[in-house]
Amino acid sequence: MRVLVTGFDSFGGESINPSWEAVKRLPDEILGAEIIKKQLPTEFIAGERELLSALKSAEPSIVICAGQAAGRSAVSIERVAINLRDASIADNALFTPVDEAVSPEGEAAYFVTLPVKAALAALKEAGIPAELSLSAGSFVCNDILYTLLRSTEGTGIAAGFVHVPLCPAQAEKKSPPPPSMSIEDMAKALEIILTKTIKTKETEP
Ligand code: PCA
Repeated sequence: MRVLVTGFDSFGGESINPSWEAVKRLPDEILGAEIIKKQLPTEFIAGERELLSALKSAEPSIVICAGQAAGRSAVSIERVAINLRDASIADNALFTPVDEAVSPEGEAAYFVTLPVKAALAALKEAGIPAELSLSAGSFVCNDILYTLLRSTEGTGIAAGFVHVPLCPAQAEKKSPPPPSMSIEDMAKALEIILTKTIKTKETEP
């Protein structure tokens, strides 16, 4: 079994993106499944293109994308992506789409196909602050999740998105400091979500 896990590069004036820092720390194998790690650019157009090309070359059974969400205090397992691009800052290609569709032919929304409740329960059991989220926003993360769910719809691939808080090094530079979480805990959270998803996939008929 192959698993694709992505994180983003830094954006919005930050010098790191904790989502990629956490993805980088994941083991290369979990329960015998190969973990393929890929950094995506925080760009609507290139991010989508690189995701689709990684899906094609990795042919994964599971895909989890991760991104930074400043202000959130817990690991957020997203449940839905919406067909909307509405950026309040420019992406890394200086593109700022407002009130545009991700895909004019696509559905209004797609649901994540991960076992979100089981993953949440596993995170809570491990003592990691975690929550389910009904909005991945309307910037690049939602766009990538929408593209992922649209392109994997009906394939049996389990696909979803996890937002992580800022890490302490980012939070301490802001006043007042927003909530933060260590990159080690974020990596542990991703590993727990992946483990739960791999186990669920293995028991599927
Ligand atoms: N977070 C942004 C895009 C890249 C990232 O890490 C978002 O939440 O849309």
